[in-house]
Amino acid sequence: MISKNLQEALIEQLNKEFQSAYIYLGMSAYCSKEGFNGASSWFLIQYQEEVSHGMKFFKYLEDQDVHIKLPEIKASKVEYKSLLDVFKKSLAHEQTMTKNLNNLSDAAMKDKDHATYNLLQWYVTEQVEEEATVSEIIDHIKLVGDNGFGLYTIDKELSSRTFID
Ligand code: OFO
Repeated sequence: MISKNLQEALIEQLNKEFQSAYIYLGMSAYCSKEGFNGASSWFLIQYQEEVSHGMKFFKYLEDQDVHIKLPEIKASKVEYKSLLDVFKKSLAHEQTMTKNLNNLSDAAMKDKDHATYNLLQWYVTEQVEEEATVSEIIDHIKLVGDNGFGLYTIDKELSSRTFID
């Protein structure tokens, strides 16, 4: 049985995963508006991944007979300064998510809740990969600066991302 405090914190995290999806949908809309169709599709896949992260919590909480609540999802921003800005904001967001998931892991460990701790390790590992991928994209964008052909090439590369659940 998951402790009441941990149940609340997991529901909050479930909400944050869906909130993340919505943030990425906004980023996708921005990129599409600016003609970065590859980046737009990249963020759409990011959106799908976050929905699947949310669903993983949803399924787990149902399996553990937790009385589910679905808190509100806030409006999402659709304006950014540049392609670099949108990816920097994405990295900052993932770093916050990593902190949240680490805090949740600490709480599960403190409760000696092995099942929840085990589930959370999947997310913690996933975060390492997510942060590394976004950092690499940021490095590439910084390398090309304002060079149109460079940005076009990066955008083309971003279009090759496919969704893996
Ligand atoms: Fe990209 O964050 Fe979910 O967990």
